[in-house]
Amino acid sequence: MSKPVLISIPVSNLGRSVQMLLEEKGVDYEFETASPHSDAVNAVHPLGKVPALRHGELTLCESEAMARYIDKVFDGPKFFPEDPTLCAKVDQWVSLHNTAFDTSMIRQYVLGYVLPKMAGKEPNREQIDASLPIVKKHLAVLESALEGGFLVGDSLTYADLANFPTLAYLPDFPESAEMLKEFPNVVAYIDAIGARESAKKTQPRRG
Ligand SMILES: N[C@@H](CCC(=O)N[C@@H](CS)C(=O)NCC(=O)O)C(=O)O
Repeated sequence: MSKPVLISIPVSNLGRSVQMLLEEKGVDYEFETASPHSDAVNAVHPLGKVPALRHGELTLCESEAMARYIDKVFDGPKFFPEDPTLCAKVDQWVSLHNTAFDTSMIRQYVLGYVLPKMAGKEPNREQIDASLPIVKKHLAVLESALEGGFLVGDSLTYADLANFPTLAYLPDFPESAEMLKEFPNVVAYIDAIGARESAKKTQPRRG
């Protein structure tokens, strides 16, 4: 079977989750850089978003679908546990990330800085300010869940790989960097997962 090809951009938090999984499992893969709504992405993803995945005849969109497929098809440690209780908890944290934390932390807060900057404009203060209480509430949820160092059980799962790339952006922006001082478990988590080889290899360039 051919190598899987992950189509994304290095700054995509959702693409980084899937790429970290490939790294953690030791899969031989290719990374194809293609922006959202480019021809290469539109050919695979019906909404033109990244990440997208090609593996032989299979094309996939949605980061969690890719992660589940990769975890099943390739050898290496499992990141969706066999145990139904633990696996349900992984699903819970992936869903909380994809439906709430990603929205508040990335789409509303971080992109409130990044998208205007790319267009040579000032940060979108209204959007940033509106996101801050929600980001804080979401960090408080994670803070109490991270007493044990991982979101589920006592080892790395896809729950961590889904959430880490989003949290890793927060020290780089002023209000969230300040906010993190109240959330030591989250800071320790960002540092610990950030020290893994899979995080170092997928670290997007800053600036
Ligand atoms: N639910 C999708 C979300 C993908 C997504 O929103 N990707 C962002 C980049 S991180 C994107 O392509 N944004 C461009 C757009 O929404 O037009 C997934 O989990 O893969």
